[in-house]
Amino acid sequence: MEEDQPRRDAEGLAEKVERLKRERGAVVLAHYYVPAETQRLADYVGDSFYLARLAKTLDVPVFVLCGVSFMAESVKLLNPARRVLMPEPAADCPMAHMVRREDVDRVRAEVEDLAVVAYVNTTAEVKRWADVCVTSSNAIKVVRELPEKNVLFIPDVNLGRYVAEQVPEKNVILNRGYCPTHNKIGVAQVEALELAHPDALVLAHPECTREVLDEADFIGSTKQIIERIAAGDEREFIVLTVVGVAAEIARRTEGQGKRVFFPEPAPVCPNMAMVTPEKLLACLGNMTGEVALPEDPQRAVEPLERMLELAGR
Ligand code: CIZ
Ligand code: SF4
Repeated sequence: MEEDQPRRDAEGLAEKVERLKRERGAVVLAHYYVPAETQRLADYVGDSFYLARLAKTLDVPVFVLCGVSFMAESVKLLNPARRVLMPEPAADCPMAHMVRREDVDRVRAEVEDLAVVAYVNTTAEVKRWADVCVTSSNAIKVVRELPEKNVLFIPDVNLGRYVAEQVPEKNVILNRGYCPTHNKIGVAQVEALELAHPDALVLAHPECTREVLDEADFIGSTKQIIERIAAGDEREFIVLTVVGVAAEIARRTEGQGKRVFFPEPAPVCPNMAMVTPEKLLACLGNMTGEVALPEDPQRAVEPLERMLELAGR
């Protein structure tokens, strides 16, 4: 009987979350990188841009965003009339801040025919310095479609370098930001996995270092990695991104007998890891962690809209 206690507690928590969602008129949105137990309580799970755009189509007064601040900010920017709550307001993405205004201003002053391209993993303030945003799913397409010859890519050096290699007709100037979690995945860990699973397909997120990307058979965003695994004939996969994606891969490949391997120790984003089921419950109960509309929201939305226009061409 004792052993069933954790399961009963989890069921009790899930029931409370469901009841509060109904009472508050709230929809829970979760990123693939938050813990699997939190994803299980969400109404929708996806990448940051999917969640922000999806919110526009849902007629509810409150969103609870299980993820990091730039994601909640994006939901708020695209849905300014709705309340957006974060179960853990301190969950922030360090890379979202890894660019200095003076560096952007200097390049703007020195380089003509320039577009400043900001990864969506940035604060609203950084988005206001940019001409266009990109996600890891559409960065190559959007940069290719730009009329400008020169591109300053902020903040991620790894995604920026990967895009530069794929779009050689552009002159891409890189910045020095990086994701501490993806940066920590080392070639030695990848080689150990390849030795243990020689037939496995290697899939990597473009936030990984160049040396790790060189090992990959497939490079893509979380969504692209998940879809490639779900659609593939292969039986084994080595996945080089945050281990949270395992939950969605398991949902999408149920019964197919596919095996997925992550580096050891498993890549965990410490900020995403803070978004626990208990904090989601408390957030819904107390309606805390509300995200304010960022300053000059129109200017921050412009690069997001420009991205949609270019990505849709
Ligand atoms: O944009 C996102 O959601 C992130 C952080 C990664 C990805 O590849 O989807
Ligand atoms: Fe930021 Fe990296 Fe965490 Fe994504 S995994 S939220 S880029 S720190």
